[in-house]
Amino acid sequence: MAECIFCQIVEGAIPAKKLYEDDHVIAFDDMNPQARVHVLVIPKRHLVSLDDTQDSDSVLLGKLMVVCAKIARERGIVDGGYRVVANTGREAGQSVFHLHLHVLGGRPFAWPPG
Ligand code: DGP
Repeated sequence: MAECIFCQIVEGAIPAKKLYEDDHVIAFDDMNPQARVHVLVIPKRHLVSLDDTQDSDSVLLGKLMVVCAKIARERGIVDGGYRVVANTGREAGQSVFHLHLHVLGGRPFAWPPG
């Protein structure tokens, strides 16, 4: 989608610090980090949110999670613990409507989330 910020990052039209890329997935630093490590892992294909997925996306969704774990190991946040978040819909805090997983670590987190 031409007007989607994350599609533009996928295409290279908007710069981002890419940490991982394959044929279907990219990961890059969040521009507004909420923890020492805050990385976004996204599919290259435009999907609005988790609610836009179906059975045929199972492999892609698994790949996104595996990339989250890889990023966490590479960024050294496994020992302390980390959180993977998929804000889905406005009341959950989703502000960019292209599916993305947040990988957050490097500080303690509260539960339940705000
Ligand atoms: P969410 O609120 O769950 O939709 O998270 C969207 C995140 O995307 C938010 O933490 C800020 C980040 N973000 C928005 N625009 C850009 C951008 O142009 N570049 C980067 N690197 N991150 C962005």
